[in-house]
Amino acid sequence: PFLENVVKHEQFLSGVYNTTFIDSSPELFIFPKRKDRGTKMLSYIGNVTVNGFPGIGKKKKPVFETPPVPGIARLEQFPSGTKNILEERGADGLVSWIKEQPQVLLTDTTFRDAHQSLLATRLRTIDIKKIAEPTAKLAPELFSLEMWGGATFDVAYRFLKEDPWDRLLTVRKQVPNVLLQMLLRASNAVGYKNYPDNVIKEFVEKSSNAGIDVFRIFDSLNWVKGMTLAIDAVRDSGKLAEAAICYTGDILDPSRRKYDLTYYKNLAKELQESGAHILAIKDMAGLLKPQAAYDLISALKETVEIPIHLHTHDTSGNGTFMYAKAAEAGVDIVDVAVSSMAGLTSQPSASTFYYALSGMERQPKVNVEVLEQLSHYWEGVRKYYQDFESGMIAPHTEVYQHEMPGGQYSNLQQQAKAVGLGDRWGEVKEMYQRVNTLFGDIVKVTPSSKVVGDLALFMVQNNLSEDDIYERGESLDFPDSVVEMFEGYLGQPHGGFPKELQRIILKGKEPIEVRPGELLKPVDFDKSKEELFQILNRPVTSFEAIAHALYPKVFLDYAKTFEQFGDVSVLDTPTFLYGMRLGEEVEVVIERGKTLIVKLVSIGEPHADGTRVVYFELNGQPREVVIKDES
Ligand code: 3PY
Ligand code: ZN
Repeated sequence: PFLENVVKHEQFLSGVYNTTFIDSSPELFIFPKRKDRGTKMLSYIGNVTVNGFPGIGKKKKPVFETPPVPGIARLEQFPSGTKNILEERGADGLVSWIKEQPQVLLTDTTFRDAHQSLLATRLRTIDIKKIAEPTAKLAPELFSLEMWGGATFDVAYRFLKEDPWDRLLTVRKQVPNVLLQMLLRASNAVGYKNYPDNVIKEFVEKSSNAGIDVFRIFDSLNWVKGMTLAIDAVRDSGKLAEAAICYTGDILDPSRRKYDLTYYKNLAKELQESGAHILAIKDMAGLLKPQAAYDLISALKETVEIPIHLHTHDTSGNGTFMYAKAAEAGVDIVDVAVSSMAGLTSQPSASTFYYALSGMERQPKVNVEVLEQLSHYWEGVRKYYQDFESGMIAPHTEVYQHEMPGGQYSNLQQQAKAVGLGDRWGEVKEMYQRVNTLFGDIVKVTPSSKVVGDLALFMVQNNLSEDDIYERGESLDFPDSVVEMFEGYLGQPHGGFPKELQRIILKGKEPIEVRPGELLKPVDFDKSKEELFQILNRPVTSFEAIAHALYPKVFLDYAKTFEQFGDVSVLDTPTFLYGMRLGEEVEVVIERGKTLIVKLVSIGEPHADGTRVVYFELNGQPREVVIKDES
């Protein structure tokens, strides 16, 4: 049907077409209705009901209350916000505006880091979609909504079987007035390794076109050389380049001099000179203590002119106090989350911070009642994802020892479970700290933190100590990520790699010291679109070609699942994660104005070949699907 659409399209008939013709003509993708959408959906539901969801397993679907969405008058206009300022005054105008604000500005991370850090990144677009417009209309004073990037990109394809670009386009439509922010891992884009330069440029350009306004760019080893290409690409797109320094160590500890105040001041200057509009301090593990924040922000305020945006995780429980000290020292913007999605490994709570600054000049200007309403919604949504909670229920000051990023905690725990180390989590955490020491105390943030986590899992699984690594390292098959980092493919750490360890891990291979992007062959996107056309039997968009360049296997698996089950992003989250109860009826809006009513009638006994027939009613008509019982 696509080719039929193409040859009938007036632009095609007039001879004006090229590859952008496909991207810019969404009507080409409107096909005559496929008859089997209903069956595909039933296959998905039947499969989850019989076999369970990865990471949850087979579990009876709990009964959930519908999360309350705060009321907004549908036709009411969007109040003007920071996005309007960017549009009217450009990036530099927005920077001047930030500097004029007496109060601390807030970025709300609920749509991204909060769930990455609490719920293993599993939050689905459907649950964001319901609250995006109310958030934009009720909380237009927010500086930005962090809603994309980090781990959300690959998790969307990998586990949620949905398209992250759709999430961005959807939220952009519903939030026309507030800046949308993403986390970009510099040369690692939204992946775990360095990509060719043209992939980074293409990714930034397309993300910017799709709606991102503020790109927080960091390098996992604080290697500025690895960041400048991304900073330039963002500047070229007319959007805001927020360059981040990842905070590690403890500037208050005289015995840890590797990352001292001078280290941070020098980095800040370098990033300002590299073209950053905003400087971010990315305290990804929540190691920045209150007095350290005061000292650091005061020193940086004297060092650079650009605004400072502070990010932390509240793992230790000191987040709000730390922000208050940073506010005293003049920080411009801080990252917070709606309270029911805040605290612990997530960001400090927006409303807690608001109240903490009562009576102070720099108290944020937000409607705290609105924050409470939004929090009620998220309280309900969070319950859907209870099986992905880390189990941390109280402040965890151990983080000052293991230094694990908040965004990694629940994810590494899932990884540990997946390799059978679920009950040795305590050992994994301790080993994480030991691996950091083994590596010479490095910055730990994605992907360097994943390398530390991978080796920690490897060592616990194989009962290895540091001595074993040095003594038997030549015969050990180290995880690929460890080898690649020591080869220099994530860039260079401050102070270099420990030489002897590097020699053992590389087993004779020569490490590189140049920027990895200089050595990587550019991706030929036209060619890869051709190849994808052959594999998928349909044309792909530029968005999909980028996804494939970043994650070839993950993307193709997603495309295969899409072929098999259709668009499962339209299912409500309880049904998506748990399937259905016998006798239950759910409504699925598959497109505007088209709703399927699905009832699960019964599940047949297993046949000799391991299949079961699952009996449904679809819009009142009996339907059955055959499901392979994996148990
Ligand atoms: C990410 O890169 O996903 C992070 O959140 C790092 O803190
Ligand atoms: Zn974070």
